[in-house]
Amino acid sequence: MRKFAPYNRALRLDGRKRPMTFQTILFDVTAGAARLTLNRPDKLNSFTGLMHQEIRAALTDLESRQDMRVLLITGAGRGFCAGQDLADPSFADVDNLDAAETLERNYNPLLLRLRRLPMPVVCAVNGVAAGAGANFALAADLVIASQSASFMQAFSRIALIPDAGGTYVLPRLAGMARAMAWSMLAEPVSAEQAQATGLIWKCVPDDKFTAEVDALVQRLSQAPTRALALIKKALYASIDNDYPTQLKLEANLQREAGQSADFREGVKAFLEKRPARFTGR
Ligand code: T3D
Repeated sequence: MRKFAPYNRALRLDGRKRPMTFQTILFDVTAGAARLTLNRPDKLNSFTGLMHQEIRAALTDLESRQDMRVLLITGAGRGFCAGQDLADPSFADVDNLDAAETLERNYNPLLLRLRRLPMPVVCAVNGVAAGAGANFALAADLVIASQSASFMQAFSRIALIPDAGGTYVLPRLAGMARAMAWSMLAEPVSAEQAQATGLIWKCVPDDKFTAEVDALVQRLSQAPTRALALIKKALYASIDNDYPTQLKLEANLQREAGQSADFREGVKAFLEKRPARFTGR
């Protein structure tokens, strides 16, 4: 099983290097892999302003490293993430709240940043994922969930609409009929149902979840990362492109993939009948 070293690197903040400890997340790095764990288990890892700040700092650190090849996101304790912390001071004054403000400041930039990250982002959904927590999970490139996990578009229970990309991904992943019912009724969708309906990639029995997630991360940390980043770019673009535009994009991205060291290694290894040793370059 893969062991993650405790995060204790100095971060460059405000132009200076200083050690940083996180209060609401854990961030561990090993050769090739970073693991970000939402870490407010008593509150089902719901998002606070501080958690957003800490995630931003962790991603800045990740982006500054040349050797990172996969990001894993998961949750501590029995839940994955219950969405916005409804008791957070930034949310407390509902009479005067601009409900778009935290989306524009926190959630939307975070989701776009994950989309642009040039490596696979895996979300290991270890328990309930509700509200923006569900849609944060669905923003990952590969979503793997333990069998006892569930996904809930909790928003309408407090008279909001699905945000954090929910109205974009739900109809595209699972179809309009389900997107509409899940959003309006806010009922939990089991991990098994999520897999069956195409909402997520995979549902795994609870007792095999950790091992399977570790094996996936290990595999991706040795994959041809540049090619995976280009696959990510091509597939997301295909959602909105017409066919001729997508064919042109494929050709351009394939040109880029064909210039990588991993492409040369992949072909060489095939011809030499040995496993490829990809470096991610
Ligand atoms: O401005 C904006 O637009 C903001 C953006 C909003 C995006 C959103 O995410 S809105 C949706 C926010 N989320 C929710 O409405 C979900 C609220 N939580 C729940 O409905 C339930 O907790 C769950 C169905 C997710 C799980 O239920 P259960 O029974 O397993 O757990 P629990 O007992 O309800 O929760 C455990 C603890 O976590 C509990 O704390 P306590 O009483 O033991 O001290 C509970 O209050 C706390 N908790 C759970 N979710 C949140 C939360 N505390 C703050 N905010 C939460 N979202």
